Amino acid sequence: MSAVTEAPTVAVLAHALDEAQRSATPIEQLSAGGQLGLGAAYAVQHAIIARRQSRGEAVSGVKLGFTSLAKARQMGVDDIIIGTITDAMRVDDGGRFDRRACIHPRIEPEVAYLLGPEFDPESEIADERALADAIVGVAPALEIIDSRYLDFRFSLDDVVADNTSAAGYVIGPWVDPRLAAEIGNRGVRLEIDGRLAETGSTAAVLGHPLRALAAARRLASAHGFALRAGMVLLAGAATAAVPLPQRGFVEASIAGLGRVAVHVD
Ligand code: OOG
Repeated sequence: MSAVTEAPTVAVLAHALDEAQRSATPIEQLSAGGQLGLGAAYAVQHAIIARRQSRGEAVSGVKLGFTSLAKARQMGVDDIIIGTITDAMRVDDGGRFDRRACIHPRIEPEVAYLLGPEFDPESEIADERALADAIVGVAPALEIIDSRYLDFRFSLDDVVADNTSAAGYVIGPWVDPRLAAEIGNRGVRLEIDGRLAETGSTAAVLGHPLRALAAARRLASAHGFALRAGMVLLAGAATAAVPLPQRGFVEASIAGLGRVAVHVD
């Protein structure tokens, strides 16, 4: 009798990735068994989020990945992706992040937007300017990523299935959303215990981080994500990611926008 191997179901893959995250134990890349396909990869991500919701977590927003060349080059991928953030991933500005919950975490500086009611992909928004008017806040942010795959290596489908490596995020003070139009090319610094770890410009994010708004709406409607008022949108890292220290104080600053920090232990 010839053995017929069936492709693992979305539920099986979601279970494997969810358990990898919960136990902080890396797994082999899903693509090791053949390419998943982008549609199936997003289905796995949505199934992971459903599992987290069944444990009491609430979706707090979305994040974009690979919006900067620095990140796309670092990870060897070439397309923008969207992931989900939940309230359990949120750390207060200046708060503590428990590194032991992670496998091989990294941290990166970002711009965050707070979405208003008009931002919904279903609403008719004519142009980029109107989209900028549909945000109600902008802030500096830190994102902690932690691939659930061995050696932090993945294909685009793998990383989409793994909820774009989302592990934690910190939002600095929200400021007037009108400032968002003015921070198209502002210096970004990432410091660990006062030592400079990365520098860059907000322009690294799609030429201007405001472009993340249109990209998020496009990806959200293409892949079944809701964008509701009060949600956070992380625009994607402005620099390459750096390893999260075992312990220490990590701070990001964006000129003219503000600072955000986290204690790691
Ligand atoms: C995937 C997530 C990428 C970004 O800001 O570009 C990302 C990864 O690098 O593990 O969050």
